[in-house]
Amino acid sequence: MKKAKLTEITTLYRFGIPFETDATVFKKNDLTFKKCEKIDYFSITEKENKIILTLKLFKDDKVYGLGETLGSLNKRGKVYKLYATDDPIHTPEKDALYGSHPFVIISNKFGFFIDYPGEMIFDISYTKLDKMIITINSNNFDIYIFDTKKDVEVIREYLKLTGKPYIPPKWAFGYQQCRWSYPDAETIKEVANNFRKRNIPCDAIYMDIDYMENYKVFTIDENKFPNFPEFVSEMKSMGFNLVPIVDPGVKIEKGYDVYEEGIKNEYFCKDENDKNFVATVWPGYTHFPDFLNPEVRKWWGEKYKLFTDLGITGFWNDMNEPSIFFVPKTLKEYLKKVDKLKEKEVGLEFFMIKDEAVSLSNRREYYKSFYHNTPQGKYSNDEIHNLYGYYMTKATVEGFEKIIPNKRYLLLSRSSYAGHHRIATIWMGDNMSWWEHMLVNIRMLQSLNLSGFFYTGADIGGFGSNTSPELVIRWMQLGVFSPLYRNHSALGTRHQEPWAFDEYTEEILRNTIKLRYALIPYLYSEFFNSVDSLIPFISPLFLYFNDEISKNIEDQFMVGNSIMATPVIQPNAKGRYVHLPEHKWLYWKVSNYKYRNVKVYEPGDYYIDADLNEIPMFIKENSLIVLNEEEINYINEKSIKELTVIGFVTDSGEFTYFDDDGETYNFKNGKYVKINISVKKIENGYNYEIEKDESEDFVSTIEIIKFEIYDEKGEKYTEVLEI
Ligand code: MIG
Repeated sequence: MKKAKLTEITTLYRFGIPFETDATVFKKNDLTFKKCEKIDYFSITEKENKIILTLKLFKDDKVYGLGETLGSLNKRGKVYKLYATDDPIHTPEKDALYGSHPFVIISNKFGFFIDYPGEMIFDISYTKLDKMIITINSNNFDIYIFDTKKDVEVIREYLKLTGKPYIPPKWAFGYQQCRWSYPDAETIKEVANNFRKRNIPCDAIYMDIDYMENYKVFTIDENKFPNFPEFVSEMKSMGFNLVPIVDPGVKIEKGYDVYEEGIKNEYFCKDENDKNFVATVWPGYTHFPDFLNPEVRKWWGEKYKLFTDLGITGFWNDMNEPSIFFVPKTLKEYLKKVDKLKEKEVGLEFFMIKDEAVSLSNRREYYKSFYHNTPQGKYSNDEIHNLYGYYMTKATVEGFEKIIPNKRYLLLSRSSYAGHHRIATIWMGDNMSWWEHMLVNIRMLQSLNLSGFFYTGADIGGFGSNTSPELVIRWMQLGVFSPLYRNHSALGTRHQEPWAFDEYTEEILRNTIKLRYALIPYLYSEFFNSVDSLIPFISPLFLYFNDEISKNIEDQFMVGNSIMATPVIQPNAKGRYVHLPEHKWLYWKVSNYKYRNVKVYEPGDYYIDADLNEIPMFIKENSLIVLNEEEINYINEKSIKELTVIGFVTDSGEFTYFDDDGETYNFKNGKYVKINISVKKIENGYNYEIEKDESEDFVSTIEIIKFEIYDEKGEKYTEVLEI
């Protein structure tokens, strides 16, 4: 093996000749490598073409990272398999999900990133309490060691290496409604009308697979969506963005243009016999585009024009692990077995065969049996399995660069690899309407943020199984602090739109969503600040506070620099326990953002009240948040004239408000406004300062800033300044 020193803190160790993934932003060819025998921290063993890296863990070591994985935030005590898998049942024993983010922080010691796109297994204090055992299914890979004890520095270094987090359009910070499916234009219109009629803000409605003609990608079913362009513009005029789903499998059907083009140009993945590989997904028999081939990406990316020409800028790329229901041969074999059962009376045989049907999906052997034609040569899917979702998304983004240059887009993908956060994002896949999955949501939100996915979220209310009014309420309250605020549910399950329950639930959900909209100036500004400073937007407490308890808190998190979210995630609860680290906190129990139900807390541990209609949140001592108190139906409905600054200031607090056009990259050329707001405690009150930094090309619409500052006793001071 060889090593190259990248920076003061980063060393790259290279084993064999790795497949060059797209994870990092620099050219590795320019590096000078030196031979080496050992790597820092790990011991190395080789077994049957696999490399095993072992790290000793001490009793108090905390291990964070691995992005989209189940288990706790501190990853000790479980085995994680990084091998993209479409598994819709996220129970605790599961080891693999959709993404692969092999970035790990050994808190207060060092961090590392293994750039390897095939199967990797992380056994972290599972087999042995004091060991992390990493099995890499190859002897060709890169490992980067970040040698700094500061966790924040480890993250920053990882993000410098893999790139700045992607920034969606501003409307993507609004509330979004999804369902598998709203099957036709009429249903979507009805949903849209309900939001406006009921005075519930909303920015986006999703289109799941039923909009397509027989699930054929890049088609629209004319019967369900007659005059699609007119429908899209009607939605737009009401302030709704439509977000269609895109699946990779191309239906095998003579005369279908996407299929014909793919066949003609050899754009599909091949099987062992160099024939187009056949897998079954929604449309029936399909071929998979070979996104590892740049020419295929070019072809695919421009197909989104069907939608972008109509002004659509939001998409979700699904099923791109890629998910495989079965391949024709295995189904045939299975059906033969079923047929045999007809011959005699069966008991046990039935039991075995019913489970076998499920096991027809996503078999490892399928991934070993098809191939990619990459610029680096031919690889089986299995060898570079974790890259398919990323490259499908790269195809989309490369298309956007041509067809909607300088337009920001909302792009969710289900599968992803390290570095994906730079070009788009992911949602967390198929969770369930279970209370337990709210905790999973919170942990993953933090863990994904550590890996650069600052804008992400889970299916709010739960995707599979039936939800309840209370669960939706508590989950929607958590969602106020989730960058992606999308309610989604599966076919056949109970509806979970805000009005799907009863009037009281609807009223609570209306106020909940309105709080989100009031917080948009804060969230949007802090999102940009996070991307600039490379500090997670949603952050575990351990990045901010050093006390021992904070390091183990998994169900509270920082949202930007000033807010700590402490969602209620238990049924029938009238509150929850919270840990308030280091300094004083201002508790705001929000039932309606117009009322400030606030109270000062000393640092410590408490049980705080939060009834079903109350959202608990804390403002950090000596910090400020900004609100837009004017009611809006959607983000770009009106420009903001008045900002409200709420602060908890015992000495001084500052905030940088940021705004831009919300839909282009012009902010990179200085077209934005920043308002630096600072509040300082003086004798008998406060000193307020505002400093505006705006470009001629983007002028702020804010005319008035209202201050509402609380002191250490919770006493309120107000001031209004014109700007
Ligand atoms: O196998 O398109 O994760 O969000 O609603 C199901 C239907 C396929 C899985 C996605 C989910 C979506 C669903 N899809």
